[in-house]
Amino acid sequence: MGEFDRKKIRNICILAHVDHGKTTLADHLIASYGGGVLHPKQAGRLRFMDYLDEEQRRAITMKSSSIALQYKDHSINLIDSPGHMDFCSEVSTAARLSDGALVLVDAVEGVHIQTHAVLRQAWIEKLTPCLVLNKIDRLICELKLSPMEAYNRLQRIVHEVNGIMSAYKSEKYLSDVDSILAGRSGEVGDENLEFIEDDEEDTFQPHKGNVVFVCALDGWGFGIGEFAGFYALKLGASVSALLKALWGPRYFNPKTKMIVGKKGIGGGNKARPMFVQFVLEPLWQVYEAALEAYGDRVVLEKVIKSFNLSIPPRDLQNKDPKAVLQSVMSRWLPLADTILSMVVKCLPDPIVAQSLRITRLLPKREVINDAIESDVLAEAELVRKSVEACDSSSEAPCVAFVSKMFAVPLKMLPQMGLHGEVLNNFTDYGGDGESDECFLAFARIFSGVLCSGQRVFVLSALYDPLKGESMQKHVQEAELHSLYLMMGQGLKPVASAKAGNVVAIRGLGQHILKSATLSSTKSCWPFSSMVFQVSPTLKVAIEPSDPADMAALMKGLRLLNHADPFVEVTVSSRGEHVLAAAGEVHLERCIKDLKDRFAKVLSGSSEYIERVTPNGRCVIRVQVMKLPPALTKVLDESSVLLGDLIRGKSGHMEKSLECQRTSIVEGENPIEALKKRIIDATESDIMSGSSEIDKDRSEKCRILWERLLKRIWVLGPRQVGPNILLTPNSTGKTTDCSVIVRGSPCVSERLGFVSVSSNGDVASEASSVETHSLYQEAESLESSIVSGFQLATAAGPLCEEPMWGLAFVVEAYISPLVGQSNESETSHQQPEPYGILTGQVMTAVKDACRAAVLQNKPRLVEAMYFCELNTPTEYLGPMYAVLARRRARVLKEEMQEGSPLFTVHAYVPVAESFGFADELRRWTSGASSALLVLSHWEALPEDPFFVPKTEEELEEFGDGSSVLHNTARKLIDAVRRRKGLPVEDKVVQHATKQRTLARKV
Ligand SMILES: Nc1nc2c(ncn2[C@@H]2O[C@H](COP(=O)(O)OP(=O)(O)OP(=O)(O)O)[C@@H](O)[C@H]2O)c(=O)[nH]1
Ligand SMILES: [Mg+2]
Repeated sequence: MGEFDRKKIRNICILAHVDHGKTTLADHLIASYGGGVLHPKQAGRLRFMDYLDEEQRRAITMKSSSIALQYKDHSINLIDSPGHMDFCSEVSTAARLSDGALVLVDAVEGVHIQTHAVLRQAWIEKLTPCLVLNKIDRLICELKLSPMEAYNRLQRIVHEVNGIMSAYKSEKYLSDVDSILAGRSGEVGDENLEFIEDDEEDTFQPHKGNVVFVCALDGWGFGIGEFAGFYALKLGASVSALLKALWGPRYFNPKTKMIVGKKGIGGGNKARPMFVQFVLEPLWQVYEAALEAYGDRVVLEKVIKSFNLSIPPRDLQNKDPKAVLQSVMSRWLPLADTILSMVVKCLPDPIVAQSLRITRLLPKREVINDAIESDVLAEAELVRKSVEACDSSSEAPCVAFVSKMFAVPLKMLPQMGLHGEVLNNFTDYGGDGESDECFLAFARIFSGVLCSGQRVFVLSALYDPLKGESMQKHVQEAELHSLYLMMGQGLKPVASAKAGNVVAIRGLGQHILKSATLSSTKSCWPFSSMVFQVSPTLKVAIEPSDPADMAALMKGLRLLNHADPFVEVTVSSRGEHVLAAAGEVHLERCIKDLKDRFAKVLSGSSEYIERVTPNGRCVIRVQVMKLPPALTKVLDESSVLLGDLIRGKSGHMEKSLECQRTSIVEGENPIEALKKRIIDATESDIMSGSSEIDKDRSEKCRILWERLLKRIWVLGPRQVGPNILLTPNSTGKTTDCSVIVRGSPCVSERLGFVSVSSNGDVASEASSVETHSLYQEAESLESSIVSGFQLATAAGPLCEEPMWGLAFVVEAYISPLVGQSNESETSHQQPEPYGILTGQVMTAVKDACRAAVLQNKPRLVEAMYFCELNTPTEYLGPMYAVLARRRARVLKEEMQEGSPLFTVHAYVPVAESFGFADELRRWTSGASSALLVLSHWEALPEDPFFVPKTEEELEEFGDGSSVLHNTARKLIDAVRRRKGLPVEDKVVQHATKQRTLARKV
């Protein structure tokens, strides 16, 4: 990188309103000049710079990222920025590091709110802007405008953008005049002059070459320069004359071959400006010729010939007219060349840019007492001069600005060093080695040379070199671990980088939170702070699903705060961790990052149901999850053994079991066998999904199951059912003075998943008498929780039938009696506190369990018969008809050899089996017979509460009147009716459809 002359460097960013095509444009620049990282065929579709999963999923850019391009002998650092309002902080960080900006405007949508915002950002940061009018194709294909209408529209947009710029200019002008009138003079004055003298010329003028018209999707674009060059030869005019004439009210008089004004042409309204006649019309012709069915290929040929294009015949033969069009257009008016030649021509190199931007970056400080520390002052002035000149000599002071920190997974870092040596990325000098994320600084070098391994001072925005010792906390010394050239997601290690370049620096993770100035000397002013146009206003409190994960969450929040320039993490007065983001999309991304990358604890299972007992002393939280079907099956099938095991608490049963447990030689130990079956069942659950998930996940699953199996408290309903109550996972220590009811893993002990231990006398840990009694109280509530769980699992929320295959975690927090000192009052309110509380807890647990099930989209589980049918061939039809009416699922059908009989295997729901054999006999004249055996329980996949909600569902089912018969709902209602439970039945479903029932008298 060092060999490039600074004059051959351009640092540019692409700015625009959301979806105006920044990333698509970047794709084409990368495909042409990105050193082969992107195939031209994929340009515009891949969205190379949107490498985060979330960006691809949502199809919007969420962060600014840089890529180094090689255009002819120029080195161009291109920064793509997001357009969404929520991420406008990323625009600020991109703008700070760039010297020029490509401001995109969608030709159809025109100037939008964010266009204003980015223009302002560019203006504040003193960037030189260029205007790119994108999506010209939409004017032709979507709006179907005529070239003249399109011209008017484009002209309006250019005018509007110029209007915005001139407003900023005059705003500045006025404030400068104000400050002069206010009598301020001296050194500030000469800066102002620069602006006061600034002419009122439009910023964007096509003939200056800083406006281009492009279609990023199809990969073409042009400035009027391209056409001026071409027509100069054809019309025999000078390029400069044509440049002036090709935009604005200039007309070509074919008779005199003169360029004339509106008056000179005559011909009334028919006259077209030269831009329309010479630029837009040929374009429109090509589009129409290519896209219209069996369009006129002659026009295409003409263009190909007159512009001397070499297009592979294969491309022209392509059946897809769009592909032909792209092929012709991208060769005729290649997008990347148009854009980058404009960049090189119109945007400043770092030397020019820094001299322009210095007043913004390092504003002159007014030093009141300059007698003191004059040498420091002189040196700081030297540093400023060196930044202004973009001095890249090795003696020059080294100054860089870090505009944001970003996290990359450690495994994404290059494994090879500069000379091919293997880097050990896991010993991170940056100090962030504790996680598998590594922090890089997104920085621009403004003066001197930065080398990896160099030691620099990190200056915070509050640093003042004149204040010496008192400023210690605002300055740190750090070692730069390595420097990288950014290639989108990729990083290319470099040994050193000179002034005027944009790099990523590793090793500053511990020293910089969001942004900072780096300098080789302490006698340097920090760069002025960046301006953010919104503030983080959307705030949410965050907590881990499991209180034990608090430490991990806090660490995650710290990392997130670091990695996102805009997020704010605070602790509220109530001790909640509050995350502030710019908007909803931003917040969602933050939470996702937190979940997947930084904390990994906010699992989706954080949705628990909370109930409080009526007296408010006990808070109950219930979480429910589905057990793997294999495990449920094992629990169901081993109910007898489990029953023996659980009930055999006393007497000889336990002894005999104990004997069995020790006599391993027997091999047929039923408990060991059961234990193995349970473990196998959980394993099969892990294995079933392992084809898609990586080893890491399945390992995690295994560990999770290992832990869960150690926490089985009881089974339910009636002690031996297929549902599990797990003991709470937390340690029992809570922030306030409440105490958690811990329970004990009785079943796990009996199954031998945990050794029988004293389980630590909790009460003895309690420090005071008061808490001691609270612990005792908590212990006494255990049985209420178990009873609540048993009740809940015995009668589920759908139709009061037993639940099937669920695991519950019930956390009950009991808090001390409030106002205990006031004995009389309390006892007055609760004459019998214990008796009532246990009952309250039981009901609350039951309610919470049922509510948790309802919230998690329950499904009905029904028993299935396995059915074997034998039917003569001629009755196959009627037999299938019977099976279909009974919701049967056919498994297999087979001809019995040597007989005219067919054997059919099917599953028939038990609920549908009444009268099944009868009906079968009737329909097949008694020729077929059926054998039914109870096989298994099966969940009905239908949602009993299905109501069309999404757009597609609404389209398919309308308002719900045409939803097909919901079997699950039907069954539930039938059972509820039988049990005398309330049924949500509407007598009139759709009033309009019942009209015919009205009696007309
Ligand atoms: N018709 C047409 N569509 C385009 C053109 N350029 C981009 N698009 C489409 O516009 C949409 C947005 O493009 P992006 O490049 O993701 O826009 P962006 O400006 O990067 O969006 P953000 O980064 O989210 O602000 C995509 O669906 C593109 O295919 C164009 O020239 N013509
Ligand atoms: Mg984008």
